[in-house]
Amino acid sequence: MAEIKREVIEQFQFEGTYTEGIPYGSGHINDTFRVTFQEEGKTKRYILQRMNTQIFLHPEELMENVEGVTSWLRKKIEERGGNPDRETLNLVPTKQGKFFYADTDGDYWRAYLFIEDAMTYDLVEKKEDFYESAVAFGNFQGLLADYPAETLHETIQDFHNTVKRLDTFKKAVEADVCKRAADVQEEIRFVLDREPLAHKLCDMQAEGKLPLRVTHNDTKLNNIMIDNATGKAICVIDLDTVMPGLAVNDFGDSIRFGASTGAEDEPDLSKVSCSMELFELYTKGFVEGCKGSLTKEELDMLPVGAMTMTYECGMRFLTDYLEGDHYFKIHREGHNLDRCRTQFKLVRDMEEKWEQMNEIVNKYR
Ligand code: NDG
Repeated sequence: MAEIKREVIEQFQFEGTYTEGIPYGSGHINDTFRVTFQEEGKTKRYILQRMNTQIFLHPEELMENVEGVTSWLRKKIEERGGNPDRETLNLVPTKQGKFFYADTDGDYWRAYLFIEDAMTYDLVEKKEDFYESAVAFGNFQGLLADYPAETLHETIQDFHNTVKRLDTFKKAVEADVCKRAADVQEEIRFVLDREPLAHKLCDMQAEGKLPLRVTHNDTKLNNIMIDNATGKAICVIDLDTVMPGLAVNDFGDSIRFGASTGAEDEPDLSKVSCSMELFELYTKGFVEGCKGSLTKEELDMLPVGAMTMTYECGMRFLTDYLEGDHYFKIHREGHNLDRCRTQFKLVRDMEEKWEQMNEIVNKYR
């Protein structure tokens, strides 16, 4: 984790005197801090982030996306009488009026208003929260339905191109730079046995059977802020991967993360399964939130989206494990392998519950 630099603090239009900066949240990609300022007895807080430029190779383009999407959302939220300071992320500009600052070491920083009296959750604590998050992600798609998607940059090329991910995985197995492949034969086999799944949605997209939409691409429960007082989902966060994509993948990633009965890195796999109750809640909320905008094919493919995203994510964790854990931040030995195993346990569980998943979708379409 990087340190906050004085130089950085001084660049942004923060109000008051800097008093504290602490690491914040549970993200795997950027370094996130909550910074506090005091002015005439009043406390103001902000989120300050050092962007991961190993992963996001074009931070200027990424910030153009974020600026474009957040100002669009602000306008839409104002129009419907909402509170744009709480219902979308708001960038804090630098004193030069830019939306990021490149420091003297070449690190890129950005800042947001801190949303007070709201939290994110890594695990579903109250079932309503999960339903709320579904409505929020559905809504997010709705608000951005007429956004000029072609103006968005692809912040990570082929982010949910599962076929390319599989390719990268195979290369990692072959190279085996850390000599770890021998110990994870079962997991490797699991991926290879399900090769057709990697192709399903990519093929449909190539054949024009699934439309390209503005998607969030990281629709985990913990990318939604829930208001402490009302329990309502107020704001979608982490807009780094907003780009054109498939709606079913946004749906799928939420199920992968939020409908699991265990944490993403739970070492005890007996605690991990895909809850049909949560799957149903999310399906209901998402379909409602999208307000009739999903096509027949998209509705048909919702369960496939769930299974594909879970499979892909497990494969990405395993790839990173094989390559020496350079992508996802790890906090213990074998962390990425634990994460991979939870994902594969979920895929297996979905395979068993396949019929039920399809029945649930049919109920809400
Ligand atoms: C990160 C990943 C996301 C993945 C998640 C797993 C990026 C930019 O970790 O894709 O599903 O917890 O790679 N984000 O948020």
